[in-house]
Amino acid sequence: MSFLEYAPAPESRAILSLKPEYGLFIDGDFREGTGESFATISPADEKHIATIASASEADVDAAVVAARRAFDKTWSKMSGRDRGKYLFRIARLVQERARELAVAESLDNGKPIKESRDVDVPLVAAWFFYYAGWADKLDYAGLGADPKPLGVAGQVIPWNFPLLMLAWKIAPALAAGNTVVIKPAETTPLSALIFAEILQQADLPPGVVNIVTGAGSTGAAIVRHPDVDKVAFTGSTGVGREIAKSVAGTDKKLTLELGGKAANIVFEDAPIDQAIEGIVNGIFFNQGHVCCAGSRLLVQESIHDEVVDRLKSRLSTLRLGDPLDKNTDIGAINSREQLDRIRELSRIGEEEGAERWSADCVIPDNGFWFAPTIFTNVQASHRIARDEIFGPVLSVLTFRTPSEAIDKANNTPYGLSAGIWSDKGSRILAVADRLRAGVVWANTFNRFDPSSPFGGYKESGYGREGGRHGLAAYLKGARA
Ligand code: TAP
Repeated sequence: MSFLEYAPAPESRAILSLKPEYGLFIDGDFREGTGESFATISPADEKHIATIASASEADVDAAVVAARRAFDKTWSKMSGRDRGKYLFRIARLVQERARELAVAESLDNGKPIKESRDVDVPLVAAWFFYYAGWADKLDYAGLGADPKPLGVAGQVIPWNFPLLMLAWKIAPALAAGNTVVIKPAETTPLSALIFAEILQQADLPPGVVNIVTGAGSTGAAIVRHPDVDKVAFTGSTGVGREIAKSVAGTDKKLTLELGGKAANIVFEDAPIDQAIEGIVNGIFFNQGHVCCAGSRLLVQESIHDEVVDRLKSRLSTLRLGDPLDKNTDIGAINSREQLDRIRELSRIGEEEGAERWSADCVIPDNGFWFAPTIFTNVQASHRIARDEIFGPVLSVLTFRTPSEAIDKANNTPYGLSAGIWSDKGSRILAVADRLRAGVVWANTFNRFDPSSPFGGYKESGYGREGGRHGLAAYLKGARA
């Protein structure tokens, strides 16, 4: 099957040449999987992209054996300076192949190409550059004298930022001297497999990174493998709980990056044009498939009507459609399963009495699509105010006083992120101080930087990724 069928944008066509089938990347080479292979499809039109190998328990074992050997014989013996050189090389190769990676990501995930091109892929390179810089400076990270790697890291990642989540996991692990077995999500394996080619181009020693594709059972096999020293998981809170149980009673280290239901709090003195853009970016970026999405808008009562009217006008200008078209603002929902979940929660929202408004978009005939949607008259007890929808759906609640805003913002089992919009610095600092959220943005939203630690409170998980703190998760006895 040719890629040409999928790429309407002429410049995209020449960039990506896909193989019809992809194997598992173990010990530096691609090999067949012994599990039943599966298809990865484009969520924009449901067309087959490629056939992907599935890793059985035996394949996972082979990957862990390769990672252990590479750890013992090569990677843990190498100087930090040399490890850093590999990471710099990987970062540069990501930049060189940036357009190809962006097209693959948008094709497989459904996200708009302008996001994969301008956000995902540049951040992937930035993450490798950043941790490359740390590799020979671990002694100065303030994480203890003579820090030592843990060994083999088993990593399981979700589908919403396939390549970026891979970078968040692999870059600090390698910088700290660990080797890796990683599983991408079943619906988005493509960019990870192109990344495996980049590792070959970079001459990374065999076994240092092993990429095993497959379903949840492949992830579970990694997590319970007795020779894995560290488990790093990003995904849903439900699966995170299962993983925590599976790891309990072993001496594996665990970090969990789980779900969220962030409050984006807009005070009446906020710079309103900027806030409207921030609210839109907060929830409609990446179709709302963002763990830290500003999915609950808490708006001060006095400006509620103005904000909602302006949001509706702004959303009416967004273009929904082909992810590979650079004018697209809203791409496809990643899978039918996710679309069903978004539809179901939206139906429940209406049933519970919230008022639904959806942008009047033309929805393509094939593929998985959901128009940007706002719910007003939302009560804190509604499911759409409590459950993570993970889609382009904003629930609007109101507040009168800062204390009420803080109480409502914290009234969630999650605690990953929050946003505050106000003209007063003192108010921003006072409110931020009382929010139980790992990241609090002020007069902006969804900003990421490799030097900035990211992670949650409560059911959003534990441990931090990014920055100096992200290294601690991969070093013996280190506390950030
Ligand atoms: P999950 O269904 O939890 O899947 C995440 C990964 O775990 C996938 O690779 C999945 O494989 C695998 N998996 C499934 N069952 C498993 C098991 N029993 N043992 C080990 N691995 C298993 O999440 P998702 O739907 O892909 O992602 C959405 C969730 O991720 C949202 O809740 C979102 O908030 C969260 N998320 C959090 C963050 C941070 S940084 N906190 C960032 C991004 C996303 P399959 O793909 O084959 O099912």
